[in-house]
Amino acid sequence: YGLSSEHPAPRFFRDCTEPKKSYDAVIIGGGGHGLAAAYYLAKDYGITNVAVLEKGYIGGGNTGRNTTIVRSNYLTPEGVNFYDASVKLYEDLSEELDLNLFYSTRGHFTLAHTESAMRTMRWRAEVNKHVGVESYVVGPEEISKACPQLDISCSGQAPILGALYHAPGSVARHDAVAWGYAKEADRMGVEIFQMTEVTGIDTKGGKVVGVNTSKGYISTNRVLSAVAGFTPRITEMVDLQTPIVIHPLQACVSEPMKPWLDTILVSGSLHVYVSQSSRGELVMGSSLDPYEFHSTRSSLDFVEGLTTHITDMFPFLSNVKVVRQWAGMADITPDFAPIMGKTPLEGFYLDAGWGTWGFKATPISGKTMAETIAKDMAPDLIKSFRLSRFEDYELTGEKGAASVGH
Ligand code: FAD
Ligand code: PYC
Repeated sequence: YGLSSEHPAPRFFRDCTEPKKSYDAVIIGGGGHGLAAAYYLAKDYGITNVAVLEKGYIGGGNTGRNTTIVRSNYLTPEGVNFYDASVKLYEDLSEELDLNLFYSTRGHFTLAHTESAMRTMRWRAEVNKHVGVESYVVGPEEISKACPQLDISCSGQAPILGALYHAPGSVARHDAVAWGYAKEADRMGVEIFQMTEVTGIDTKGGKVVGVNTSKGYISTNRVLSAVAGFTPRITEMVDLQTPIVIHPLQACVSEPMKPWLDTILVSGSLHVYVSQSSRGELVMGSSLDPYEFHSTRSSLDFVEGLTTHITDMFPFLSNVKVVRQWAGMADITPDFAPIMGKTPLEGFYLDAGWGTWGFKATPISGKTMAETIAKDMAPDLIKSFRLSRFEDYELTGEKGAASVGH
């Protein structure tokens, strides 16, 4: 592995260009999820003859477009347990991947402006406490203490009645997560191919036998699709139906400022979430765009609506500039929970339905999908996310905990 003077060890990962004829497993998608699955396949199961195929550059999908909020204050016990396992992996991940992920625990407030929102906060707090996750309801005084700059009346538009406070709420450096997993997976022998698109999936007798790619045919009997907003294009290749629809989710950042916002704030009613990044920018987003659209175009409408509400909360920001805006393609499910595990096609595994909530799940989804592929059986932690739940009408309703308005 690149230790001669002619081929020194790469700083991050090798520049793989020509795939081999065959691999033990092929992962479609070099986002955080695909790369994490490759890493845990190698680390936990010694399966290293693996190719990760990425049609663009690693982390260039939703992994590099998200607002990096990590939390486990969900609504269902299944969701809370799953995301809590991810938070625990994140806490040691910089050390494990030997890369500074700028993982920063800030505390997360979900603001409630109505009595019905307060009811949902109490409900989530009770489920969280029951599972052992630190979340509780606080009043306006505690919110003001944590964030004195916030106008509790929101310029008189929507006075804040209280919030769900979640102590482990964190932010991290998103592309570092992808690069860290890539670096360590590569070190163990996984091959990562950028600018390599999967164009078809070859099956025989109800089993996967290979993939067609822009760099030729690769035979394999295990394929993981981890392509977020591109999921319908991959599932079409194998005639698999899912209830996923694609909606754009937009975000933006302000010019950098000295640190002043210590916490992460979310307001469902004002359709705003905001935190301050390690380089001083306010990282902000709002609701999903209300139409299905397979595009990463961002709009003036978004930034106007968002900044109106941000200045309701923080009138002093009215002269601060927005310097960048963008969109990602969110793969939304009817119950706002992911779709993970085996599928009716033998050897075809799905890691999808990550919508607006999947960055926080990157470590645990990688770990549990690696286990699913290695053992051809999904672990208990992800059983409630199985695709067949939609046929059985056993949904895992997380809409009330999704953070982003819908
Ligand atoms: P991606 O990072 O999208 O990776 C999939 C990759 O597959 C892409 O790089 C793509 O190029 C590649 N691909 C697609 N088709 C093919 C093909 N045919 N062949 C080869 N490669 C292919 N989640 C949170 O938890 N917290 C947040 O604060 C948060 N904020 C968000 C804000 C925005 C604006 C957006 C858009 C999303 C947000 N999310 C958030 C959701 C989160 O970003 C995603 O759920 C998560 O990043 C999905 O990761 P992934 O690795 O599955 O997908
Ligand atoms: O899941 O916490 C979240 C989130 C915030 C913004 C987008 N998703």
